[in-house]
Amino acid sequence: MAQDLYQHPDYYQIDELLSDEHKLIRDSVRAFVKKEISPIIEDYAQRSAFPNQVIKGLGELGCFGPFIPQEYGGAGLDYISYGLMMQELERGDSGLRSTASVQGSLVMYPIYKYGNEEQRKKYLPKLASGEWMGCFGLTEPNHGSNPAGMETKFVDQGDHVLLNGAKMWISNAPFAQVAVVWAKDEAGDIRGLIVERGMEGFSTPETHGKWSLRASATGELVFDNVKVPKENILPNVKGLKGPLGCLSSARYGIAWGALGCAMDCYDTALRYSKERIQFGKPIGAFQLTQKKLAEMITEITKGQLLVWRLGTLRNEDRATPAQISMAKRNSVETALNIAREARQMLGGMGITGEFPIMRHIMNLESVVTYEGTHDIHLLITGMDVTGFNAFK
Ligand code: TGC
Ligand code: FAD
Repeated sequence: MAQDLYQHPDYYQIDELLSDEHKLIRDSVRAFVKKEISPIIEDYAQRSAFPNQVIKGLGELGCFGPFIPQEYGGAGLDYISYGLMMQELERGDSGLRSTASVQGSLVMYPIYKYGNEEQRKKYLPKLASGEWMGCFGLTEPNHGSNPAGMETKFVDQGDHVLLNGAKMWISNAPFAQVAVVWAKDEAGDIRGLIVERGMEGFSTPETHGKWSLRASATGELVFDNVKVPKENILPNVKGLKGPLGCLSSARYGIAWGALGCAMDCYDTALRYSKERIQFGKPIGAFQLTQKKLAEMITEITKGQLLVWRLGTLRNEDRATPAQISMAKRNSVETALNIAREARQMLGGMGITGEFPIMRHIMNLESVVTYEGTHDIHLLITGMDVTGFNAFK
């Protein structure tokens, strides 16, 4: 990729809504992305490889579970800080944000929220530092949008349970040491289990051939009579609200993250439009180009205000799952539209790895699907405003 010249768009002085600590955190992650991610990410994406070497730095910056209290190794930060971190990481690459949001929201969050003290102490500090990486198994071959129908199940065997089933499309699965897995007990209740690499009968085959999120590792989780000790069951939650609560945290992060992609594409297209000369003048001087850029910055600004407000509500524990769905859906749609327009503005150069736009577009095709598809989030909003449930 060409040199990272990113300049953050802030058309409405939204920086004034942030504390000095927020800005410091944001600027540290931004500097890390410029120094450690931008120079290598295109190569890793082209080779479809995960850059393992960035894990330590992400842990040191507090990007893994920043909202987890310090006594468990987290950074003890608020949700605006978490959002800003995800924004900056996804500005670099959605796959990196994925890795961080799975680790923080989908692995550390359930252990903190639904686990007991022993589980918190055993797992959280190692996950916060990146010494251990985790993954989250909810989706199955026959149950994606409708996880309530999951078939993975376990039976009681005295001091342990026997787990059988399979999960697919699992981010970080190929290298994760621990998996938070959602499965049904004999009564048909959904429970969370912590499954560790090395348990007999547990395997994590990698998913190959993705055109999207190529710098993020994806795989399956296969459970063939896996003996899971009973102390690995998360004691404090039962039912689908367990995994859906984790998704609320992760979707919140994506709402900020996808805007990072949008900002990177806008910034790239703006710079290019000032430099690229056609018909004797910069393409930015043409009205059609200006229309595109004006609409991009308008949508980015609306999105920034929306996620900032959502963050303040989440800090007060008042953000509803439906509000989070709206923000996730809006940010990803904004990012996809901007990325597609920006790519066209770069002409032929837009399809190359010299610029980040094509990689962002391809990544966003996963982001618009995972953590609830675009239409599922629309139906959640529809249900919230009408009171009618279109899923049942
Ligand atoms: P429903 O009956 O509506 O709800 C069951 C229970 O859950 C509660 N609930 C929530 N709680 C917390 N947060 C949320 N977002 C919640 N949504 C619902 C609800 O109140 C109820 O509680 P209770 O006490 O009454 O039991 O459930 P449903 O079966 O009708 O499903 C509703 C639907 C379709 C919205 C839900 O299944 C859904 O969101 N489906 C989408 C599935 C999904 O998002 N999968 C994501 C997999 S993980 C992933 O993609 C990670 S990508 C990671 C990366 O790389 O970044
Ligand atoms: P389906 O549910 O089969 O949906 C297919 C289509 O039908 C979609 O367009 C959907 O919107 C539509 N549809 C479904 N139901 C309805 C309805 N009621 N009304 C209208 N339309 C509907 N999962 C995990 O558990 N952990 C992970 O770490 C993880 N990481 C992922 C990483 C990647 C790269 C990808 C691509 C996926 C990942 N997922 C993960 C899975 C992801 O959450 C699912 O792909 C997603 O929830 C959709 O499920 P599905 O693919 O089975 O699609």
